[in-house]
Amino acid sequence: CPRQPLAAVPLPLSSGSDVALHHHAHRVGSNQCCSVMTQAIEAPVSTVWEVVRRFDNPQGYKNFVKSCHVIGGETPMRVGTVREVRVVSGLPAVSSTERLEILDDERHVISFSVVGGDHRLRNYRSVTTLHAVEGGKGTVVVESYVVDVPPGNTKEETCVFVDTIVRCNLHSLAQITENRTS
Ligand code: A9S
Repeated sequence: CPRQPLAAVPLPLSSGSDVALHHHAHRVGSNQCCSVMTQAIEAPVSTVWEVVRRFDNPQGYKNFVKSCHVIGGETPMRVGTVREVRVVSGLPAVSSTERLEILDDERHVISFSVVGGDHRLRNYRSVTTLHAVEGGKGTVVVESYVVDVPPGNTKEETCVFVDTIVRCNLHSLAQITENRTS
């Protein structure tokens, strides 16, 4: 995605990051748009991962999520687990049904796809990876997504809308984890 090339990641990442970064290479259809954003956080990867890996608790840092219900909630989270997310009012959405696609506790990769719900972001898929900052105590979060452009909208409009949500989520993640650390 040309909007923010990964070369623009602001900090030197520790070795081994390249494997996880490969997950951000999406296949993008002609009626889809994609983007990638980064967030530097002054907290260790372990602290950030604890929050990010909770597929069952996105409201732990996503302010637009009102509630989340995992289907078959007692079984452990694994690829294929589905959650039903309810959204706060004020957005052009009510609910979203999302499937866990990747949960890699070693490489710190999580990915989900949208498989249903009452909203306009068909075929949304995102990948979030965490990277230790070399020689420091910090983390760089890289989040990318691909999504269908809804009928009546342009790629640019779609990206602006989704980027705004992702940017809010990443800011909130930084705030929460930096407060835990200090
Ligand atoms: O939840 C995320 O990680 C990212 C996004 C962009 C989520 C978007 C959303 O859940 C709403 C916030 C409800 C906005 C979906 C799937 C559709 C929307 O319209």
